[in-house]
Amino acid sequence: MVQVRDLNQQSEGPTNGYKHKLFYNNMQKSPYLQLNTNPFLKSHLIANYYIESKFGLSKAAAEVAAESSIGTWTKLSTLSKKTQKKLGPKIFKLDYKNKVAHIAYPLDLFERGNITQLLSGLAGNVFSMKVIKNLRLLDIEFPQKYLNAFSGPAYGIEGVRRILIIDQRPIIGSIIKPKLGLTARQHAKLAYDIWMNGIDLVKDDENLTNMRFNLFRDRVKYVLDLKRKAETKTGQKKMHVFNVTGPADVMLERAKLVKRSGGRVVMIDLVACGLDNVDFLRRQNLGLILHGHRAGHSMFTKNSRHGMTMLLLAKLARLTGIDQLHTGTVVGKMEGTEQTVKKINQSMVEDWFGVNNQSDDWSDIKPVLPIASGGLHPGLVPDLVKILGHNIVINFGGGLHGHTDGSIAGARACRQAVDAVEKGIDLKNYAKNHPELKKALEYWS
Ligand code: CAP
Ligand code: MG
Repeated sequence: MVQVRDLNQQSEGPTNGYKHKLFYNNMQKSPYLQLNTNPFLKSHLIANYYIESKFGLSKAAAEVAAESSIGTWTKLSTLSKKTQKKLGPKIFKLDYKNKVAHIAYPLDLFERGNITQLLSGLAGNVFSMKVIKNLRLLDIEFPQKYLNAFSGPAYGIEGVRRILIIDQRPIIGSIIKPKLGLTARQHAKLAYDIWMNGIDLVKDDENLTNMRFNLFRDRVKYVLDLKRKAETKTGQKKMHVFNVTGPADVMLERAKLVKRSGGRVVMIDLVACGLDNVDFLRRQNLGLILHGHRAGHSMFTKNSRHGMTMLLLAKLARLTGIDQLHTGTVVGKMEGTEQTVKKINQSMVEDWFGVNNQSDDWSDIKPVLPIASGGLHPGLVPDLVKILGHNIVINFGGGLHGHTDGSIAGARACRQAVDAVEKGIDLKNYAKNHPELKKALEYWS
């Protein structure tokens, strides 16, 4: 008989037979358990963790609080009572029903402007501890002094819309497909063709950088030449998003090349590159729009009981300076429920967060433009806009270049779908006089 493994057991404690005991085996012994105390908002960062452990929420939270800050698995002769009092975290609320611990960490535990150090503590060793079965960092609330160390987006929603001169309607984007395989000239020609047929923004895909068959330098030159031509011919502003993902020095060099050549937008794969590299690029103040691609985020956001939320990743991307960010579609090919995506998009424009019934003031940090991307085609536009609203980029890849009559027809069909929705006309009706849309609806019905 085939043995069926219980997947739930996989992350339960030690898998190698070596168990580890709780350090704070009696809740009274943890100096960090300070229930019902004031969350000290101005002087503390507050993290909310979902915790599963066979030892129960309070004991497990004590271990998480210690390991993520100043503690370890045993008593330390080097840790004075004074330091413990000054820098020790405080578990001020335990929500047993939802298995959530609310922990306040003194601001001095964190280096201002160092997002990597923040993650090394709050999203670090704690995820490996044998005494924890599942752990999810749900959200972090930041005091003003911590927020002030970051610049946030240089442009944000308003800036992007101002450059494109598009006030209200969704911005229509397209990812050049195939992801890899076209030459720089083919890529540029395709961008031109779809700009000429209703598309506002064209972008590199996440794994397209400097390829032997499509050199970054060539792509920048050919694309921007044709962008200028498309702008002159259409009288409209167009954007191209160049993917500069790579080592920091290379990324910077490529971003500078885009800037020198007259480009306005660069993309960074922020999970692969790390948020610190986003911050690094932002601090260069190159006057470029930063487009955040989140490829790989599901490694730690997908399991609702473990990892970190996309909401928090999106907030950190906003803090470090991303202007426009992939946040999900609900209706397309990627995971993301309506509730989750809406909450993320809301957090991208929010000025005030009330994570722990306190308010986190983000009013100096510009709002981020959400990008809906992944598995979209013209037929999905009405539902997409109904769910997520008009203040988004709608990105079509396969749903444009997969049109049976080619990319030009695909671009027209995508534009027609957005136009119909903006005019409040049913797609099927609109398709009667718009053959490209009609074909798209038939093909992807
Ligand atoms: C979409 C896409 C985007 C994903 C990213 C892709 O192509 O180019 O990278 O949308 O996902 O490679 O899959 P299609 P998300 O339009 O052909 O699906 O926006 O959810 O981060
Ligand atoms: Mg892609």
